[in-house]
Amino acid sequence: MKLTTAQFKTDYRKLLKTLYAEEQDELSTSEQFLVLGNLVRQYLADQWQQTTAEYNRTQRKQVYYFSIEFLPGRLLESNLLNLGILDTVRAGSKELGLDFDQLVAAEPDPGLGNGGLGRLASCFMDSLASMQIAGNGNGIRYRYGLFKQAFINGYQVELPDDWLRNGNVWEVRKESKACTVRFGGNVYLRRDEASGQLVPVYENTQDVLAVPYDTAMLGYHNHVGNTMRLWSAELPPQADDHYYTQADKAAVARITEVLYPDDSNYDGQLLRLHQEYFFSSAGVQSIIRHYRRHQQSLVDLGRQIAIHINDTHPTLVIPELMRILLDEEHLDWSVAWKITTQVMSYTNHTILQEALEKWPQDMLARELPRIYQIIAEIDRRFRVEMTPIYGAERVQRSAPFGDGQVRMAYLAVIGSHSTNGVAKLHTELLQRDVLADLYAIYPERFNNKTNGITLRRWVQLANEPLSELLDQQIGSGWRSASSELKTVKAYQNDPAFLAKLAQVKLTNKQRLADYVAATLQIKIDPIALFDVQIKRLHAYKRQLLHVLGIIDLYQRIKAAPDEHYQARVHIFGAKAAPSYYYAKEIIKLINALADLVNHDPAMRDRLKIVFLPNYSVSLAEKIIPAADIGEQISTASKEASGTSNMKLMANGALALATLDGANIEIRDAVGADNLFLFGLTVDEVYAYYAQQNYRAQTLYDQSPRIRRILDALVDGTIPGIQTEGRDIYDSLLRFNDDYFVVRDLESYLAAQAQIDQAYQDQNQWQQRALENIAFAGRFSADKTVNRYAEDIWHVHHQSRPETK
Ligand code: NBG
Repeated sequence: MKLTTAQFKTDYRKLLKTLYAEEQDELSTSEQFLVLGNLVRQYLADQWQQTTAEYNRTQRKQVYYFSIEFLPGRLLESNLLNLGILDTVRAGSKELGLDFDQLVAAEPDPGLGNGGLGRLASCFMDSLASMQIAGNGNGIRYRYGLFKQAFINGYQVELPDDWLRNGNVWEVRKESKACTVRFGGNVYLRRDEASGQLVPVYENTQDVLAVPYDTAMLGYHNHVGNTMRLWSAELPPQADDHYYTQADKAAVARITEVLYPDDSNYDGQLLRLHQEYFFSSAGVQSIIRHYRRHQQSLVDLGRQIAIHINDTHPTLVIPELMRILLDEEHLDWSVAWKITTQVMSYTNHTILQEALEKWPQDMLARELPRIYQIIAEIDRRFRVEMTPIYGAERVQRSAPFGDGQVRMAYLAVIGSHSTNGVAKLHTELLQRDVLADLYAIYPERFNNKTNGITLRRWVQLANEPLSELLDQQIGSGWRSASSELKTVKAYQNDPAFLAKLAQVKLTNKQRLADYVAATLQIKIDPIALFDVQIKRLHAYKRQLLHVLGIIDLYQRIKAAPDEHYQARVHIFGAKAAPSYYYAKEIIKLINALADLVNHDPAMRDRLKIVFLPNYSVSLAEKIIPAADIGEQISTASKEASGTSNMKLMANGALALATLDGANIEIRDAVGADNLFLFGLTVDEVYAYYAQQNYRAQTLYDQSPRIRRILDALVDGTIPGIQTEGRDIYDSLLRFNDDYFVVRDLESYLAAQAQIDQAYQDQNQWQQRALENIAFAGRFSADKTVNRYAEDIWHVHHQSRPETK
């Protein structure tokens, strides 16, 4: 859009008066943010309204991305960037005497997701709009986001994230578009006398009103405003014959009160099931209602809409759509089923068994009786159709019902036309292992869609120094067509350019160092190597391996303090699920080790540990541009894809990585010389499983170095971890190290030694960083969503240079 600074200043002053009727300096920073946010809302209104109108007018096929998590990050800057008025507003704010950066920081960062899954959903929202795809988000408006993490005495404590306290400038409540979602009660089918059709009769249900809140998702410089719709649970309007109590109100509000703070550990609770059905049902109802307003026949539904199931949490959209088509639209089962499978597609995001959702059949039957009946019929028909072809055993292994449970991933595959994994290796493992039986039955449904990230947020906004350098060197075309990043390779042997690249990194490291000094009172030197691991705390991600590596370095410096060591700062960001005891013990270990190391004068600033609390999208934006090394060290096979690996790469960090998830594709893109690989391969891990011949204790007995490192957990070297140190030590030796930490330790240490060595040659290091940046376009979410659009959703999109 077009905007001058003068116009902006006038608009701002006027809105300030309308909203607060006060002088500017009477307002707090957060109030100033609200004025600016509301103004930007006004600026984007045209674009948003016109897109919606255009979609209604042209009846383009719509994609609905159902996800129980979204992590949009702060929207002020990204909306300004996408509108093309970031510089103008920044300059105008300065002239108004506002501290723009402070206003940006005053915006709450919505924690409506746990980690990669939710952030991926938001990167996709950004890319859908930027690629001019008619894509809508559908999720839950949690009253409280993921907990705020603080450390007390080194332990994680979880504080409520009251992100809506000052309201949310970006959302619009649309009460007129509310839907009713039914839970519990009894249901039976009765023949309607007039029409002769079977209709379900519900008794004693608990009805919940789902109220949508819409947020605009803007495209980059293209006048598109898509919608993310988040549902909030409320009591239905008071009926004459029924009064609600305060307790009723609280019970209903609970459904959308908190995000489940579990990353990939599945926690089978009733509330979670209610959440899942709540947003699935509300979403599908509103889609069909909207569709019905514009279309006569439902037979074309599959050509007009696509519903995407992001991990299994929204799988109940399948029986819910069937319910509407059967009970309300009175279609035959086979017609309804054909439409449903045409409409639905599913992405799997994990192979961890404990994260594959299963609901007890009796629980589902009680809580959602009609939905249960429909799933039972899906199960029955699947068995009838497949048993003659595939045999009873395979069908028993892969049907929706099994062991008294509803297996949601299986239901998702059976009720959709496409199932994808999120990296090549992950898709292979789905086919070979986790979903092998269903792959045998429906091979044509399986495909891979490697994850991607939006470079708009992760480079343009997060790393302005780098963005400006790229503009100077290769022009600004990369901002809309990420494949142009490749052209920067031409400067690989240009020492002046490499020096500038090094300077950019140093600037970012200084900025992070200032932040660390201000928030944690820890002094770190930007000249040191910044080694970063940021992700959920989980045993399979192996923060422990990283910690053991630090213990090794600490011990080496202690033993030979006068040797030369590459100065290092190890930076962590990680939340643990509140009930994940082991993960919380690792947090305590890291903090205790940080305490020891950071205060030991013998380290002489050659080793520092910084564990930044409350890892979030906005914190990631500060850390990633400052990283020299990004650790992606999961046990091979366990990390479905990873996306911080892509963000770090795009910011010129080199990966220290196992051959897992998308790391493999990053290696293929940049070449093995431009990252540091170590550790077991998937085949080696699977061979250990098959032969059951892994013994961590043997490795401990054989290697003095491993012994010295592990002993530090229990011999008092690290004060304050009596219980934690022992538990962790036991998990490795007594319980035989589920994630092969000990097995990969020496290989990890060797890779770290290579890194120290490589870092000495700064010219070559920058060449490698450059290579990473140059190939980051391959992991642009714009490309990823284009592949979804073409192969899975079959929707039209505006072809931009990006797609080529
Ligand atoms: C996560 C995987 C990551 C992956 C993201 C996004 C879940 C269930 N899965 O490896 O662990 O990058 O999904 O696909 O959160």
